[in-house]
Amino acid sequence: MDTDVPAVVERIYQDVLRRNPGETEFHQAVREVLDSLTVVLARHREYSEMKTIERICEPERQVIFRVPWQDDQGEVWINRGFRVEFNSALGPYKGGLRFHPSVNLGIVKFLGFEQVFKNALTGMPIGGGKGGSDFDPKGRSDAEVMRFCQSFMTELYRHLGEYTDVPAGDIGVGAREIGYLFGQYKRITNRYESGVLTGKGLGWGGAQVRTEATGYGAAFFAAAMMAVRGDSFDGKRVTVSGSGNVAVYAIEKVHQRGGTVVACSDSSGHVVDERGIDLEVLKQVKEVERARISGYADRVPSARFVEGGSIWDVPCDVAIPSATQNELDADAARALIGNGCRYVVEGANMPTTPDAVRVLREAGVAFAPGKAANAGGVATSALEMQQNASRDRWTFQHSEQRLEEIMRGIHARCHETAEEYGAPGDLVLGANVAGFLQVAEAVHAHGLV
Ligand code: NDP
Ligand code: 2IT
Repeated sequence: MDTDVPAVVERIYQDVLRRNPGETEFHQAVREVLDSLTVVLARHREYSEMKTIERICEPERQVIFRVPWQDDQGEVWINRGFRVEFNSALGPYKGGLRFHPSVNLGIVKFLGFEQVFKNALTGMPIGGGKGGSDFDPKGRSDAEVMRFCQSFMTELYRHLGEYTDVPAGDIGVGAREIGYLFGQYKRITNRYESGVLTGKGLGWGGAQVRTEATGYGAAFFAAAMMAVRGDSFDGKRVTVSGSGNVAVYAIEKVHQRGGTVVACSDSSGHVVDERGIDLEVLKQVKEVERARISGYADRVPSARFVEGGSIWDVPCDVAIPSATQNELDADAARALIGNGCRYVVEGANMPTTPDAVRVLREAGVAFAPGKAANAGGVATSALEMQQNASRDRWTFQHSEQRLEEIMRGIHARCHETAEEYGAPGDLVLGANVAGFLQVAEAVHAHGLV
């Protein structure tokens, strides 16, 4: 057996490249985790002997299927559906579904891979998976979205189950889509299996705070990070990219904690509002009307809309990228640093490029990786599963308190693990090592499967 740890890690990475050609986002996610694991392999020979890392890098199952549907004019469309069941060592596969035209196998695999470690960090009994489709819900009627969801679930249902695989939302999949997906699952299986999906409506098995959980959780994580430095949100200028589920509730919690979010965005551009983003208007424009972000500036006199451009040029103390992968590159990082930004907290999955992370680190900016900072969503999904299993309902206040405790716990675990492994303050290493150790121990215990 090779005892040169860096060489072993490099060989694993080269193998991943060779076996998954063209899946650049997946390569990127694997590289980042592997870079943190050299310190672990040096202490745990058994994980090299049993090829534990190699097994964790290989999904347990990958499902790709055809999703045919008809639009309101009767035209036929064919989309591609995916579900990557990555790792079930800690519990049923758990992770969201993304509907966006950019979805492909590499993207679903990067998200599934990240999910494995994120879910482990929550301390809840959930494995990791992810799915979705290259379907674009933008501009589609409710009836079209419903027909698409029904066709998607007609194939996916056979792979799901409350003890097998439990999807939820992600980009392009919110309460409306979860409703249609659940209805079709129930119809096909003739089972009211509440725990098969999370993010359900509050009136039919959904949990309080699941809607808010990812954004609130990212703000709680940021607050814990600041507290270590004797700092808080009070009086801070904050920018939050995106204006979807994660962004909206990150903004809400930052405001409740005394910060001011001065900018947010969507794929068409960003709005700057020095008086602080008005959430009622934002929700009306983005959630109710499903319109473009410029609609916010049309309604709020203190706001201006910047078409295209980079939201990271807007001066801030704290940046919370909450839109999509690789949205914050090295140039954006330099712009943030030039304007005095001190904290970058990932609300989205892998929004910061590896180069940008290096630039931020060299400048001493505190950085929180998504698999730790955005884990509040899936953690609250696990609380939803717990409530479904016990046919119980918790109050908003109790659920929010649980979420805050979980986020503080994840921060503490990442922080302590980084110190233990000789990299104080490095939450990327802390999250990767702590998440990996939890999964690896279970994988090892289950034998060669
Ligand atoms: P939503 O669909 O609710 O919102 C996505 C937002 O990001 C929209 O404002 C959208 O703009 C913008 N966006 C999406 N893709 C792009 C793109 N290619 N370029 C620019 N802007 C883009 O999704 P969520 O808020 O749920 O998800 C946001 C991020 O958070 C994703 O990375 C997701 O994986 C991650 N996440 C989500 C969790 C959840 O519970 N929902 C949990 C943990 C992480 P537009 O409307 O113009 O497309
Ligand atoms: O990326 C994520 O963690 C999510 N989209 C939420 C997954 C979930 O199962 O709640």
